[in-house]
Amino acid sequence: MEIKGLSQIRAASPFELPPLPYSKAALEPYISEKTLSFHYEKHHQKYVTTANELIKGTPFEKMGLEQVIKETAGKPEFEKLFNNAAQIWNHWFYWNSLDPRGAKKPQGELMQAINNSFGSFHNCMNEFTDAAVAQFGSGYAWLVKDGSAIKIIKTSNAQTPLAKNQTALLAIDVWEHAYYLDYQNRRPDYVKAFIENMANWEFAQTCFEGI
Ligand code: MN3
Repeated sequence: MEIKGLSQIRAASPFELPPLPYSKAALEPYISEKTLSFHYEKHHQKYVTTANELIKGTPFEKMGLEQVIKETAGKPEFEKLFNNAAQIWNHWFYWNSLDPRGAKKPQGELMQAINNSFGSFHNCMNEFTDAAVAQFGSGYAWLVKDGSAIKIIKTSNAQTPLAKNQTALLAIDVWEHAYYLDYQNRRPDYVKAFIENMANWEFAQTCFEGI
């Protein structure tokens, strides 16, 4: 499948806000147009604007986004740039992890790899739910490929599997800005809607094969 925004994510700086893969009302009733508008136009845009300000006149200006993230990860002196650059990438990845046509199921080799690592798709989704609900404060839960294994990880704030040499397959943003207008404090309901109604397994399959 074609991945929306990949060319913006792979382009040299200045960074651009990658396009949403669907309209801002496309995920209703699970994510409202209001939530998606704020999340994309305000939050995601702000990370792009701030990252571009921070790289101006630095050696990072010559690098693509993914390289900037890898070069700044774990370095306290570049923490602000890392946070903003990683959030550009994380949000692009999250938008693509959502499918307005509704969640289906993984197929073929990805399903086989999930079964090998978790015993069943059901176990995998239970572990994903636990990670997303348990992440304390802001962050994400991810399905990743790590070597030949499929794993569930949770990350704080802007942390990203991209900086850990893991291949991201699916992400849920559990910062409150992602769900508070629609679910208030009911994060488990948002996570349930993600798994049952929105998870984009076609995108996960494409990432599994390599992009
Ligand atoms: Mn967010």
